[in-house]
Amino acid sequence: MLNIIIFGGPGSGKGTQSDLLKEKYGLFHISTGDVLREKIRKQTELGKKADALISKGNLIPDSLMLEILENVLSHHTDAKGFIFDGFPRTLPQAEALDELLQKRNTKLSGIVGLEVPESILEERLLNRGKVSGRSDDNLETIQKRLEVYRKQTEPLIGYYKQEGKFNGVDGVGSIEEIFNRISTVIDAL
Ligand code: B4P
Repeated sequence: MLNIIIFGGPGSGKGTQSDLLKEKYGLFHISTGDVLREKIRKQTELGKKADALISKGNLIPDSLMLEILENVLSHHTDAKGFIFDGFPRTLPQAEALDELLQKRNTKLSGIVGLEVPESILEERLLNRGKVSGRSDDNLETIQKRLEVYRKQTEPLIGYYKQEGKFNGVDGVGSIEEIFNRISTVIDAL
């Protein structure tokens, strides 16, 4: 079973590359951002709570995020493997993911970390904001998201390096070039 994490800062291209990878490798794509945005669209209780946090650039609490992830996984027991996009974002989420996969008698195959300078991340998200209508794609929230990434998510690189599972990939270039770089990493796993 191939289980991959696509890791990187906000706007690093996780969603963009996951869409291509799920086709190539026949994996089930879990984007926690997409799951949350769907709940916001439906205005569920959880969606309203998530909306308030996301529009300010904050993360959703780990316990809530884990409940959501477990639910998604339990509906896809027949998947050939998973692409985790935007998850984990904190150390407790990373530890919980290890346990969840262990319970399913499987494990992470590898982490692909998209490396993109902050100035480019900011530029991409501001551009997306012109058309996305996303409440978190404005300058103030983007800067907060970058700060949250630096403090809460980036330390996971050390966690996965220690496990020998982290593979950094240059995330600057055309979408196709980056896709080819990622594919080379995955093919070698
Ligand atoms: P996400 O949906 O994960 O959003 P993201 O980090 O902005 O997106 P991504 O990196 O996928 O960028 P994309 O490919 O779209 O999270 C949103 C929010 O949800 C978080 O801030 C948080 O509040 C909450 N959340 C999600 N998961 C959570 C968790 N596990 N725990 C707690 N909270 C959680 O690319 C961005 C833009 O760049 C696009 O416009 C794209 O077209 C462009 N682009 C992509 N590749 C490019 C390239 N090579 N060159 C030029 N432009 C490119």
